[in-house]
Amino acid sequence: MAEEKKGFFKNFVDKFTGTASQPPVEEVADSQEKQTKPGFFEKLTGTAPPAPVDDLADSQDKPSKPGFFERLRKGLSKTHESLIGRIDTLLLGKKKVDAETLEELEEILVTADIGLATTVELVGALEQRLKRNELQDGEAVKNALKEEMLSRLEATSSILDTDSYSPFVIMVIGVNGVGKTTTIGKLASKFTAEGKKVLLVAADTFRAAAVEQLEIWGQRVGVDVIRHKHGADPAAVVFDGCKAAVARRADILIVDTAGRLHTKVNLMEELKKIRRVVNREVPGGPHETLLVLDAATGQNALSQAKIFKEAADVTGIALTKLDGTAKGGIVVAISSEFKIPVRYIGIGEGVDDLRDFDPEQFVQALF
Ligand SMILES: Nc1nc2c(ncn2[C@@H]2O[C@H](COP(=O)(O)OP(=O)(O)O)[C@@H](O)[C@H]2O)c(=O)[nH]1
Ligand SMILES: [Mg+2]
Repeated sequence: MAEEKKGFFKNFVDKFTGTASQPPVEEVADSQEKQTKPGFFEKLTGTAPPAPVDDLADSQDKPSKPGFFERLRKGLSKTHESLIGRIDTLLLGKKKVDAETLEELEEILVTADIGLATTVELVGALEQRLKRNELQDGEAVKNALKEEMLSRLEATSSILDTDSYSPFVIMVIGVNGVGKTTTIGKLASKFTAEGKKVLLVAADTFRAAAVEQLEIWGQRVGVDVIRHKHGADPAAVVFDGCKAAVARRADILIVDTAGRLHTKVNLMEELKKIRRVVNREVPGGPHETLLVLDAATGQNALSQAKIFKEAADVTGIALTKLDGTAKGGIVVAISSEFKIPVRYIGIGEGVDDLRDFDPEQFVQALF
C-alpha cells in the first residue's frame, strides 16, 4: 500500500514538473526541514520558536538598529559575492566586450540560481545591445545587466492591495519549514500597524505545535487566532474563521495551512477544499493565495513554485530567508519564469524582517 502511494505520488510530481529528473517533493520537503537546525524549542514542540520578544522591541525602530535597506544589503551579501563578485572579476577593466564575454557571463548567471530560461533571456537581450554597439566596456555590460534584471522584476511586480475587499482573505501555502507561520506573524504585525483589524486561522491542524506557534505570534502582535483541536478538519476551522471575520468586521483574514506534502498526498485536494469553503463564506475569496518559498533552497523553490502554481492558483509569492543565502538570484528566476509577483521578502526571523518587495531597492542592494 505504501509502495503504491509512493508510485502515485511520484507520478503526480512528474506530471506537474514535466520531468522525472526534478527532485521529488518528498525530498524537497525533507530538505526544508533539515535546513533549520532544531534547537531546544523545536525538540520540545516539534516546531520552530517565534522571534524572541527582543525582536519585537527592536521593531519599534530603536535608533541603533540599521534600516531595512542596510539589513537587506547585508542579507544579500553572499549573493552579491557569488554573483556580482564573479561578474566584476569577469568584466571590470575590460576594454573590449565580445560574444565570448557574454558566454562567460551566461555561465556565471546559470550557476548563480538565476535559472536557465531567465539567463538565456537576459543574455539574449545583452547580445542585442552588443550588436547595436551599446556595450563598449565591462562597466556598460554590468549596467545593462542591472537594467535588464530590473525591468524583468518590475514587469511582474505588484504590491498586494488589501483594501479592495473586506474581509480580504489571504491563504498562505507552501511546504513545511519554508516560513509560512513566521511570515503570517510578520504580516499580522505589519497590517495591524497600518490600523487594520486582522484575524488569523490555524488551519495547519496536522501538527499540534503548529497551532501553538501561530497562537504565540497572535499574542505577540495582539491578534486573535481562530483554532480547533489538533487533528481537526482544516476546512472546518477555515469555515469558523470566515464566519468570525465577517461577524467581527475584520479587514484581513490570514489562513495558515499545512505543508506536509510527503505524508499528505492529498494536500492539493485539501487546499482546494479550503478554497471552496472560503469562497462560499466570503464572496470572491480567497483574494490572495500567497505561496511561501525559501530562497535558500534555490532550484527546489522553482520546482515548488511550478507544482503549486498548477494546482493551487497562486497569485503571489513571499520569498523568505534571503538573509545569509548565496541563492538570492532566485528572485529574478521566479519573477520572470512564473510571472507571479513576488509580494514580500523575508530577511530574518524578527517581526520587522519582512517587507513589500521593491525591485529597485532589491537590485540596488544586490549590486
Ligand atoms: N533567517 C530567516 N529565517 C526565517 C525567515 N522566515 C522564517 N524563518 C525561520 O524558518 C523556520 C521555519 O519557519 P515556519 O514559519 O515555522 O515555517 P512553516 O513550516 O512554513 O510554517 C523558523 O525557524 C523561522 O524562524 C527569514 O526570512 N529568515
Ligand atoms: Mg507553520
